[in-house]
Amino acid sequence: MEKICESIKPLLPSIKPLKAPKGLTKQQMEDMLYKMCAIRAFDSRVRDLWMAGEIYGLAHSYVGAEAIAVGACAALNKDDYITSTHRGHGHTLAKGADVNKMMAELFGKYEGLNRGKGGSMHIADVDIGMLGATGIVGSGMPIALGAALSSHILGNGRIALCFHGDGSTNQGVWHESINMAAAWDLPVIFLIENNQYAIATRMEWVTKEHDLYKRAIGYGIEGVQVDGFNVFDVYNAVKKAADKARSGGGPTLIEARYIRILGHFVADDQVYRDQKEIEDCWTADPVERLKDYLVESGTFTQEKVNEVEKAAKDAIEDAINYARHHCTEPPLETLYDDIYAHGEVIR
Ligand SMILES: Cc1ncc(C[n+]2csc(CCOP(=O)(O)OP(=O)(O)O)c2C)c(N)n1
Ligand SMILES: [Mg+2]
Repeated sequence: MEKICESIKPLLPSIKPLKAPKGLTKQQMEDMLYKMCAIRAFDSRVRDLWMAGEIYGLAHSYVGAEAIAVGACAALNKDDYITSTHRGHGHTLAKGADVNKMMAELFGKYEGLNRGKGGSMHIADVDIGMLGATGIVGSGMPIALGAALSSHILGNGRIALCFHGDGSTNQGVWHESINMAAAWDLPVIFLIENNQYAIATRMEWVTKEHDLYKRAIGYGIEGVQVDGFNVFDVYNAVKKAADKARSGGGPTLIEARYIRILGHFVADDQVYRDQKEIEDCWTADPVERLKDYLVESGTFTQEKVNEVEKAAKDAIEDAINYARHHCTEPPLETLYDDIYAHGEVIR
């Protein structure tokens, strides 16, 4: 906390020191650390691979946002649903996707999670409740709403969480989805990843009320703002909202405040930004904050933290090796496969 630059604090009204929630086991904290380090390593390497032309399509980095996906997914059950965005690698890894299959998907290989046809922005893993990344800003909202409606009708106790950016909050479908979820008390959590930017547009240029969680009032539901650089703060808020949703209490709007540190997409050099602000943002690095807390609180030794980080980095290098050398290009005759959910090939 003390290390965070004063200059960025006005953008982070919710910032607070890390403190492990009561009841969270050491194993759970190790898992959180491992996943945050894995996401950091995954998206750092994806940038290199994209620049080198080994990864196709566009890629948006989740570096700096790791605490949000990991804190949120740790508070969900395995069979709960999530929907993602164009910036979805962190969500998919945090929900528990196989890292080798994910990397293979980004390489466009047949062994990938979606047989190499989805790539970064259309990755999905329905077996773990990850209903899909999407290139259309705001389009995860009605998908999460539909998943929550199905759970409600079936009474299966599953809830849905929709990750989305501040940019999507001015889309019509955002308002329609929250209104319907609220009116019908559906088991869904709407989690805004408010990083203050939509590409090069600052949130305050297009939105009068900067505390986006306050919009919840207009729908008659609860809204909370959390420190998006603080994995435990995100975890606590999502856990509470998940318990409420599961017990019939309806939706919650959570605004996780952070600041985008890297460019909008991997090759964005951010010429439109104050370079000092970018530098200052690194003082709130969520991975370093968690590592420091775990050592300073005596939860783990420095050696243990280093070991977990190394294991996560090694897993990403192994995944690159797998995708690069042990996977195949999709065969041409599979071009029309998997277009329809029932698997029929229509030519
Ligand atoms: C409906 C729609 N409008 C515009 C775009 C172009 N676009 C892609 S990402 C993006 C910004 C999204 O910002 P935000 O939702 O805050 O997410 P972030 O990139 O900050 O994580 C825009 C406008 C799009 N993909 N879809
Ligand atoms: Mg944004």
